[in-house]
Amino acid sequence: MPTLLDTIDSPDDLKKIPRQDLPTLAQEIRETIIETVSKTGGHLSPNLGVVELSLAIHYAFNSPKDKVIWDVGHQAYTHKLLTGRRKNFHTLRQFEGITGFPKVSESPHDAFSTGHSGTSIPAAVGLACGRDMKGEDNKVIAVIGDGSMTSGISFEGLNQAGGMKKNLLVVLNDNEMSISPNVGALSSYLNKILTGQLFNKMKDEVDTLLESIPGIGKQISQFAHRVEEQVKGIFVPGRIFEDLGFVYIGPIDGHNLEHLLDAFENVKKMKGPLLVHVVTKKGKGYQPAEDRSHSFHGVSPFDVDSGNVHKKQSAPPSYTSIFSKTMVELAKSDEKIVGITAAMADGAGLAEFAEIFPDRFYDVGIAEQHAVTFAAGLALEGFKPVAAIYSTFLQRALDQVLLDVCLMNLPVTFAVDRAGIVGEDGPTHQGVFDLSLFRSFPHMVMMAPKDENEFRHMLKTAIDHKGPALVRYPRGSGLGVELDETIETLEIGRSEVLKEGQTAAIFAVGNMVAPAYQAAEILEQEGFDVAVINARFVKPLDGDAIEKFAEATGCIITVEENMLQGGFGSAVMEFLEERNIWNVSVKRIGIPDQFVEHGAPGLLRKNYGLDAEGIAHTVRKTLESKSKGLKGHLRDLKQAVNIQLS
Ligand SMILES: Cc1ncc(C[n+]2csc(CCOP(=O)(O)OP(=O)(O)O)c2C)c(N)n1
Repeated sequence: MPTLLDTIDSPDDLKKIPRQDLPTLAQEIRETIIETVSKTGGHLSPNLGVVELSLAIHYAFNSPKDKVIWDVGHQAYTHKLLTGRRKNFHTLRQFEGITGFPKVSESPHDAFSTGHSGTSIPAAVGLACGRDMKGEDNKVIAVIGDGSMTSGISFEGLNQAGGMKKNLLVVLNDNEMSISPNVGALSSYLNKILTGQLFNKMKDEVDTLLESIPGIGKQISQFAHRVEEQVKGIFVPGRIFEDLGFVYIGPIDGHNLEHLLDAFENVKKMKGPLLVHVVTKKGKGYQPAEDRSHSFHGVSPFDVDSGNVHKKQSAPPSYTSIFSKTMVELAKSDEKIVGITAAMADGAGLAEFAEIFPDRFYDVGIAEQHAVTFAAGLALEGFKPVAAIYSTFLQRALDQVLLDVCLMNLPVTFAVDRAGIVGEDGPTHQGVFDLSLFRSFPHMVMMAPKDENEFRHMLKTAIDHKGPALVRYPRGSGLGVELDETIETLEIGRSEVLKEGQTAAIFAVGNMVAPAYQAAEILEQEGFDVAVINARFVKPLDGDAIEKFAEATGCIITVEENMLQGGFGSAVMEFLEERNIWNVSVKRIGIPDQFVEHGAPGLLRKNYGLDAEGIAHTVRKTLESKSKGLKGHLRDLKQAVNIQLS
């Protein structure tokens, strides 16, 4: 027998389902999401928390005419199931399957492509202003979590919308969690609304005020107590939003469909900036995810019955875990080291540091720009801040890195995790821009380790460096190499020759060193004698090594898991031009001028020629075209000589 979900290919189909059957549909959706994510991996607990909320939004509003923007977009699975992607839902996050985030090119119901926190309100304000300029009358709805609400641009959006009195709806999905428990003053404020403390506090304050009025104050206060319910109406719980120009409605139980639908039906008739505060539970309806919502925030394939993640066959430790361990080791002997995260203590490997050194750890919320300038302040006070931020999220803080850190040449370390191809989360999360973005910043030192052992030395090198330094390292496991007992500083700007060779020289960066080495081995079988150099530093470059191998081989190949434009290969070409070294062929391997879509990292690397076979192939082709070029030159020379002689 078909389920209710089987009958839904659009929000219009959803509206045919009687209101009383919606809880059954919610249950079916939960089961589908759990079943699918257990196979594909994905964002489970954020999605289970918003099943009823998504149903109510699509029941009450009219997508795609009404525009719904999902902040971050990691909670849009129900939305996808209701908007024509049910049949392909099993391909979630797989290469060429449906994406894990809203994407305008995937569906007209995805009003905005998201992936990073805090964009929903600014985008909604833009859509609302555009609508008004065109004289249209659709609704614009931004759905944002309490974690993402802490990001600066959310407030920039509220500020504009409230000031302009724009017609738009913000749905604040409050589960008191970011990935880890939410932090900061806004979070405490929301928590006080939920526990009623805010009402009590405001009531006490007003009581004191009234009682202080000479003569009649006491009587007014007693009267107010008798009509407490009315008084409650005066003490608006979402005062902070009201003061910013929004009408606040809530808090509403986000799992009670009747309440949600009533609220949205009412809100539809209202004008101006509105904020509906909805309270949900992350992981709702699946006990392991309710109990450990942070572990199920983004989860690998798992067993549905036990909730246990499928173990990979004994993989070496991840770069993140090596970072975590090394930070603790280094911080034990250097009390100036401070750890900073922007709401990613677990993901970025600072949870253990936070436990051992609570006084030297700061979680600033989803606020990368603030994190960087905050680090600059700490550095000016003589500390050695280490900001552990994923490559993709550090993009947010370009100006802060440039002007608040590099300009003052401050000793801030950027531990740039998830650099390179990240995989299934797709273009919003691939960390393939950092080398290009930060390479042009004066004073910045940039490095990438070939393995986890070198990573430890690089982290110390960065922390001990007297100016800004960035270490970028990939998602996932290291190579399983032995770790040196003592952690040393490396000579800045010095590369490492791993294999000598006469035919060509491959300069590889970070995680591309291992496949470059394998490529050289493949080529050796075919009679090519190829050198392999671990670049170690992208800035400053090891100019001596580049010059030496350019002269010795006449053929340099660069490999990086980064955009080709402005990356390491570009740096090498600039260097050759600066030194007037012309007699060398250069081929760059990296990501061409396009966004890297979602898919398994191994597959994506293969597609971009960033595996051993791909690198070997490019080296062969480069040598072939070089020798064709040389033959051409020889032929031209011969002809010129013949002409001279005749
Ligand atoms: C700029 C940016 N920094 C960090 C992240 C990583 N991140 C993804 S979801 C998330 C927590 C979001 O919390 P909230 O908005 O409350 O949504 P919930 O997961 O609780 O539903 C974080 C920090 C991000 N997506 N964007």
